[in-house]
Amino acid sequence: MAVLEHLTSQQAIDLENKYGAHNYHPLPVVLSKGEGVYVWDVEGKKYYDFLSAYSAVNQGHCHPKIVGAMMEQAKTLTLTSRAFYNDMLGKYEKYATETFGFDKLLPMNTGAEAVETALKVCRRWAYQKKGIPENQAKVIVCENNFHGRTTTIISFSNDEVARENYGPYTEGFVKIEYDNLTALENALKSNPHVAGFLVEPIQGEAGVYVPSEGYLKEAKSLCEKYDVLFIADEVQTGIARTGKMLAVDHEDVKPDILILGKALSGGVYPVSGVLANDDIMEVITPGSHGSTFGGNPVAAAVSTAALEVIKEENLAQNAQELGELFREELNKFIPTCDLVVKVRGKGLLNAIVINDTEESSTAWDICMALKENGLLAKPTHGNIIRFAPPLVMNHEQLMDCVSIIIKTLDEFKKG
Ligand code: IF1
Repeated sequence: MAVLEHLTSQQAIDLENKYGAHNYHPLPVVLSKGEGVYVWDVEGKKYYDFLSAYSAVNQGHCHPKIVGAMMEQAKTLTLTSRAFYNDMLGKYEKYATETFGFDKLLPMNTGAEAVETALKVCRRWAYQKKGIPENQAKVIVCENNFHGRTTTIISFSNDEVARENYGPYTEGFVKIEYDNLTALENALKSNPHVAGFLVEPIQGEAGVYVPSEGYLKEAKSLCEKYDVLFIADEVQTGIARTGKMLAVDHEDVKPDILILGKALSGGVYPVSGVLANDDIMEVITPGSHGSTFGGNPVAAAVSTAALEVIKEENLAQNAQELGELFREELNKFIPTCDLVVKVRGKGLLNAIVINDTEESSTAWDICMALKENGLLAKPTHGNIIRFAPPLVMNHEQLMDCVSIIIKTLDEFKKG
């Protein structure tokens, strides 16, 4: 079969099942085209994308400005490695550090790489600046976190499916309950060598858990009190997804270390990064960290365009307004539907909690029904369905999606 031969959905699925590792259980839809808020399957059926590749496609599928920047750079210079300078990286680093208000950017490729990088920077700062004894540094993390899938990151996960049989695990992490300031202060008091606190401003994978108002602000204050770095993982919540450029902006919190990924490139190319001020980032010296593709010219061009689109199209404000409308409409509907317990979220990062057990297939079945009705979404954990459309959605499209969701829930009868 020629690689470029047109496939039916089933043929594409069969090929993946036969030749691909089974590390995912995708919804049975085979996409072949994306544009803005829409995707099409190989049979030509059109869908609203309500997952946005887990918030990587905030700027909409195949945004012409971002794709154009990639094409222009891709035919000029794609990769030099960091063994040499290139004419794109410095400009991008200047633009990104000014956009987010930090002295320095350490460019990487995937979110997990950026999380790993942030942990290395934090530990090295702890030994070299805070004077924590070598190999004694602890990083506080939250129960039900999701920060990626490297061996170190799953070492501090409590998702057994993501971590079982991958030991031995990396040490140096203390787990506390999310959104619990007493637990944080107790951990800071009782662990002498804490280097940092790594936290998602909203826990995405756990089910779009928005912490109490003031949690992030107070957590940052506690970190300052105990001379511990506040590390914000905004891989999923960043880049305007929650109605501000960063989710921490809702509480005017300035992280010591900021982790970005996903929509940093608009979903066009793997781009991630870690930002910090000089007093922290200066612990990274030549040869102490790196990556073949980190900071490549295509990434620099793509990410610059992706950030410009966020600003030019005012996507944070749009996410704020459409998110409020989405929750308002669903909150009108929920009292009439015993299938849904609640809707929660911030900006256009939302989720509904289904009135069934985590083990039930109800959330999955609802997503299958939504797919039939032209909207793609996927459950996070068990009984929670995440709704995260591209931020370029307009009022009319959102209301159309609300009516599809309500129609589907109304028609749905538990199997
Ligand atoms: C999968 C989840 C979402 C992230 C945060 C770091 C990373 C992610 C807050 C790592 C990645 C992705 C990974 C993808 C599915 C998706 C996901 F379900 F896994 F948890 F979005 F919620 N920090 N999240 O959300 O970034 O290395 O993937 O670029 O692994 O199944 P990455």
